[in-house]
Amino acid sequence: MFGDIGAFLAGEASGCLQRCGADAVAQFCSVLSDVESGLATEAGPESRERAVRRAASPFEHALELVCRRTAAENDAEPWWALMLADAALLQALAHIALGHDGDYTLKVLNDLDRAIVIGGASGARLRWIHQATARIEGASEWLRRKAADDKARRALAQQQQQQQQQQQRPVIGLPAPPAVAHPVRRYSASQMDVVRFLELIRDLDAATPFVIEGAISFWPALGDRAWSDMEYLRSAVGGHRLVPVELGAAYTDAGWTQTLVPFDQLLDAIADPGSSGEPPGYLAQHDLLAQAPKLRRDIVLPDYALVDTGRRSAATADADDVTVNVWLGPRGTVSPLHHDPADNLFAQVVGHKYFKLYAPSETPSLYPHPPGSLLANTSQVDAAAPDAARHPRAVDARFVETVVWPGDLLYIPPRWWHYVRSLSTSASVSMWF
Ligand SMILES: O=C(O)CCC(=O)C(=O)O
Repeated sequence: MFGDIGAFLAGEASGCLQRCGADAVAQFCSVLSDVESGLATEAGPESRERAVRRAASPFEHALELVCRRTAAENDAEPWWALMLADAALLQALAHIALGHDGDYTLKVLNDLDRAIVIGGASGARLRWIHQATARIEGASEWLRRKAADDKARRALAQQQQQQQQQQQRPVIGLPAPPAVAHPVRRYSASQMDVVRFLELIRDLDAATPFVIEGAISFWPALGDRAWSDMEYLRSAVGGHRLVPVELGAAYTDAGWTQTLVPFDQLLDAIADPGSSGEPPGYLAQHDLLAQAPKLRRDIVLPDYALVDTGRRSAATADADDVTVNVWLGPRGTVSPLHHDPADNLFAQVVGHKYFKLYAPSETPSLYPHPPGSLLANTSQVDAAAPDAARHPRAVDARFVETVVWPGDLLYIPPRWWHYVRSLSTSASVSMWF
């Protein structure tokens, strides 16, 4: 099972490694040879011991190389990401060489997740990761026991919480969604075939955002494989899988950061935001469907996303491709005012979100961060409450707004500014085309 990826890393992947310099090649070759001898059936305790020591090194080392390189050259060539993916795979091999169940199973699965989430593994690498993950999860008695223990722990915590709530006085429910003074146009799905859709979006100067109500109501994610059911999500993704989350009020804030957490931790924090004392985090713009292929059955790409606009953007991989990302978080997540290069169909699966949108022609009133900076597509204005002293033009900028509900599909033209706030626990899928 693992020999093929070892050969891949030594062969095809090394072509990509060559481009990352002699240091990377030397490091990888030596780790690979240690791991191979650790894996060999006749391996003695010494080479196994070396594999143990090597197990923790490749990914950290690769990350260091990439950080050094990026700081020096601001260089985002694709082979640097691939090197991270391959380092994570190599690290998985090293952990496998240890041959234990238990903790090591989790280490291997975490390495594989790093290859997807940080290294952006795709193609042959991603296929191999899916096979390896399914086989490891299927075979690990330790993981099964861990999942059962975690489930029992959650049930107990829930029971205790319910008991506490029964003793408390009733609380006022969620605030009503904000009043919408400048509404986005709304159509029902039956009013909107692809021909009409294309008519509305073809001319970029005339295209404006609109909602197609009920356009995704038939998705299994809103039906019998409901994403509102956290236990379903937990079992489809795997509570032990590492996912990226954003921590902090918004990505424009000083204390904002990103980290990887087990999916369990994210779901528990969403279900009970106050319990850990930590902010729950926001799984934002992550290709969760590539990481957890079982979820792919739960959504259906709408035909609208396949129309030929004649402007398939560099942001999507090729002409037929749609860039699909998942957004999952608690009430109160904020995506600050920003714009994207592609047409976007934003599907609301669970809960509701508020959108405030400004046309590209309003850009001079929205004080974008300086061109060339990492935040060049982001406004300095707090769209929730523009500060008249700091950003006077923003106060009178024209906008439209809407609240999306489960089943809604919001179309956002390229370069339209949007500010997004979740009004409840929320799961959404964006589709750039
Ligand atoms: O839902 C969000 O928080 C942001 C969505 C967004 O910015 C997008 O889909 O482009």
